[in-house]
Amino acid sequence: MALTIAGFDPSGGAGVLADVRTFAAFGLQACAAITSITSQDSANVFGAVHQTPEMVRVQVEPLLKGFAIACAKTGMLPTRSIVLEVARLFRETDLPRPVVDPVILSSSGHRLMEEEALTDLVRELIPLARLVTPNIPEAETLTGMTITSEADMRRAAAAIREMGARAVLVKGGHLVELKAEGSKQKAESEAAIDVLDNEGEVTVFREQRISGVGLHGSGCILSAAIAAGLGKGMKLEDSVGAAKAFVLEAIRHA
Ligand code: PXL
Repeated sequence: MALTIAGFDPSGGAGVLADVRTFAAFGLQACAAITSITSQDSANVFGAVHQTPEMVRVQVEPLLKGFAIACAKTGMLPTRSIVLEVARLFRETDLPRPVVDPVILSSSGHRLMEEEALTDLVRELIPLARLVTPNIPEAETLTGMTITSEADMRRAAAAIREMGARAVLVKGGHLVELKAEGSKQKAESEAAIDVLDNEGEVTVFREQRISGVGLHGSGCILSAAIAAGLGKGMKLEDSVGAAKAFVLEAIRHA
């Protein structure tokens, strides 16, 4: 059984629906606890009603009693109190260390986590993570660094790992968009780079970049697919490779 603790996107593009679909595609039974009910379509977030930390806890507790949970991920954790409660759940139960997708903004720029919650995410949840999966803007927010190169991505991954996570995957999709603006760096704009720092061992994933719009929810799908690989007993590097291939297929079919 795979667990996601994340937000509800009624369009199904992101959040728990995307996670559950992804777990199922990897052959895992899925369960989910909802942190926020949002109103959105594929382009905009119109609003959200966040759950209470108690509501999140009571969704998870019966699952702990009823199922063997092989892997877990977290997505949208909108408030300080939910971040703290989720950290407590991972600290105080035998849930496996989660893949933490540090969702801060939606692709459309809507805030999905209150600013005050960031410190608690860094202090309480990241130290419990098997893997943290920031994109470039999220990695910049978490570290305070400016990231404009692969070397910067490696430094940011190491910095987030030093916050206590076992591993960090910095996703370079947003970096390449920046570089594509300068014609001198055109060659680089054709590759999308992701940097995985697994307990200090670095793997760089290079992929042909698919031009055009990104896929709403691709971050959710990627982190769920990595969690699924881990739940099936795959090595982290192999889980990330398989997850990237899965997301690429999803983008091609979008
Ligand atoms: O992709 C980030 C994300 C995560 N979780 C939920 C979302 C979104 C983006 O809109 O709605 C619930």
